[in-house]
Amino acid sequence: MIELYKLHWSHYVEKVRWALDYKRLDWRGIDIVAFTKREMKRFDCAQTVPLIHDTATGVAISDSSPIIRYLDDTYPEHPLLPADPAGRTLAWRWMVTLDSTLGLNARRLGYTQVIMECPGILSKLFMPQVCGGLFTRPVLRTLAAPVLGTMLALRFRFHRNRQDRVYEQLEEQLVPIAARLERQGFLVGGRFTAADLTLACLLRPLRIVPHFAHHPRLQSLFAWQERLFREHGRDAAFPYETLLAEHRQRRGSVRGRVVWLAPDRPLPAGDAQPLPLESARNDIHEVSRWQLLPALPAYFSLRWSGAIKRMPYVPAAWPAG
Ligand SMILES: N[C@@H](CCC(=O)N[C@@H](CS)C(=O)NCC(=O)O)C(=O)O
Repeated sequence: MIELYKLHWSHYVEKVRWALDYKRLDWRGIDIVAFTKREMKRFDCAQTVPLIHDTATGVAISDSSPIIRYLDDTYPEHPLLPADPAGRTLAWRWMVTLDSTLGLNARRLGYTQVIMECPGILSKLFMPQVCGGLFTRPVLRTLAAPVLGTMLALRFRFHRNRQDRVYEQLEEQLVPIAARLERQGFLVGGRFTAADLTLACLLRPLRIVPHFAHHPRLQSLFAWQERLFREHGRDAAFPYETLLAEHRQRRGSVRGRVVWLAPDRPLPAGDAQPLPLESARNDIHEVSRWQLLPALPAYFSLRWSGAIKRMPYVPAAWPAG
């Protein structure tokens, strides 16, 4: 039995959930409390989710790509990594590249989108068990939002999205990947591997970011993702996607137009290549409670910034490509 420590909406957690299902392993999920993570303190590995504890071998390991490699090595049936060394190295490089770039940038923009449009969603994600769900009720949800939003903004640097060129970096990375998948169907070789699984999962937060969800050069990529979700029986929508879609439906508009991106900017044309990385990087910054008050203006400027303009809500519709 594999125990999977998780935050259920995390795209890195979904990578491992999908891998466990694909490999038909017995597993059970354990939801952690994000603020304390006390459920996983007994394990001597990085305190991020996903973290697995294999009760058969006693191994505890965090970081989604090493977890998948461990599962493939320990339980070789239904392999997710190619058997040949060159394919294996390439798949690994794609996995850790996507973990270190797409996964982090998509998380930044996904949370930013929630904060800009409907920050009340944050307490539904982070605080459903705190005080019996008190902070998910209407008034307290509104009061909790700036605190949670500021904490997350400091932790993941949402207030620096523009300076750090997060939209541009993602576009430069994803347009060539979309073109490659249109030609080849898979990132590595001629079959589905953990590299494709990683890409499909880590793209997930961008489904709520209109700049990407409606990007003319990325429609084939979301259609590819949708096809994999259907073929592998993955959830069509995560709770934050559904909650935000309901909010948008009511409001009739979204924060979508990134004003500093010129419509005629050149888009990359080269082929997509992974970086020569051996392990994944992360971008979590420690935050102390003393930083929260001085950082509130950063939260409110994110929330009311004119740099991402409102536009009419049109639900994205990707045919399974
Ligand atoms: N590279 C890691 C990233 C994992 C990660 O950053 N997980 C986040 C959830 S999406 C986490 O554990 N956050 C805990 C925290 O911020 O303290 C992986 O692939 O598993």
